[in-house]
Amino acid sequence: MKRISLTQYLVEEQRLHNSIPAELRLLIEVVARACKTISHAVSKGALGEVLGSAGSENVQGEVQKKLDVLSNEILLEANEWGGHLAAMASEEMETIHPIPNRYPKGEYMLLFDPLDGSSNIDVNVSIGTIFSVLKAPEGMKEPSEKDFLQPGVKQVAAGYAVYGPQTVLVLTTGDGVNCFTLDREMGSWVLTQRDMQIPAETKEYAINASNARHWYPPVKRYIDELQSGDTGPRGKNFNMRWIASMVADVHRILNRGGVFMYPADAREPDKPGKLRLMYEANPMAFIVEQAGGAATNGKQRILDIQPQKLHERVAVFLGSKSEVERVTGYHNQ
Ligand code: P6P
Repeated sequence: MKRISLTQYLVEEQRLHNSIPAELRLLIEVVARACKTISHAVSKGALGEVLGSAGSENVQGEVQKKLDVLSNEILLEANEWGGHLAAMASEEMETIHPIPNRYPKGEYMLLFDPLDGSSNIDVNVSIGTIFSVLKAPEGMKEPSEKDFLQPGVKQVAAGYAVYGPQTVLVLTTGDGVNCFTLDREMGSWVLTQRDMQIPAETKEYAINASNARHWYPPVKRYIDELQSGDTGPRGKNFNMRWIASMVADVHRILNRGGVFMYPADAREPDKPGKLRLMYEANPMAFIVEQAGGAATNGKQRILDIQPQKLHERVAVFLGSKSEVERVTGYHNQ
């Protein structure tokens, strides 16, 4: 494949599909540049004095790692001045972050999990950044949380970066999914995979199996069948992976198929799941669907869910369409 840069890709996409106006292209390039900076900081590890806890908690009551806080700041600073955004929202911040008055405001709203998979940071396992782009409601003056509460189908772009053996950026603007690899020598994102497609069938599943005793019956039935392998109703053997970094599990699934699950369970009956709708499940669901896969909360399509709160959680079943449809079917029986 002819190697082209992220910028050339975005300009050519605009020519072809008229789906990436200049402001959105600037947004994507600014976020991509911020991910380069985060990748650089992450890769220093102990040498950069950035490991360990920041001594604070985020709105989720989770201990913040130094790199969580640093990554959040990198994304805020990178996006404040450009004039393309009306406001931002982050897993690491309780309330929305309006653009300071000293800068012009734009028509887009950016949501992100600046560093997903934090429990993996200090042990050198892949982590990543997840982002979602919405348009500001018509006529919005001062942005508030309710302006962000749009269903996932309203996203105009979504992407994630994986800081792993390679640093990759996976992006959709609604015309398929493309992957860019960071060329560290040139400091540029290079298109390495066009129009990624998730295999409809798979032999791999991803779930935190330590929660098995808490799973509700539809999940237990589905996983029991997978584990029965060729002696059970599925008639074939399955393999399991659980990286505990959603970005890394999703990236594997985009490349070779699979199904990723973080279900609600009986540990906390009122908690719909662990993952957040607005800046984890929605962007990943948009990407997965654009790659021919499916994403539900066990009952309905994730992208159709009407959010009620900025940091609300949701159950997630995503990946190879046939598997997601099967496990969702068990919930709806
Ligand atoms: P558990 C990381 O903290 C995260 O939000 C996702 O990236 C990951 O898939 C999940 O939580 C891991 O959760 O309960 O296995 O540690």
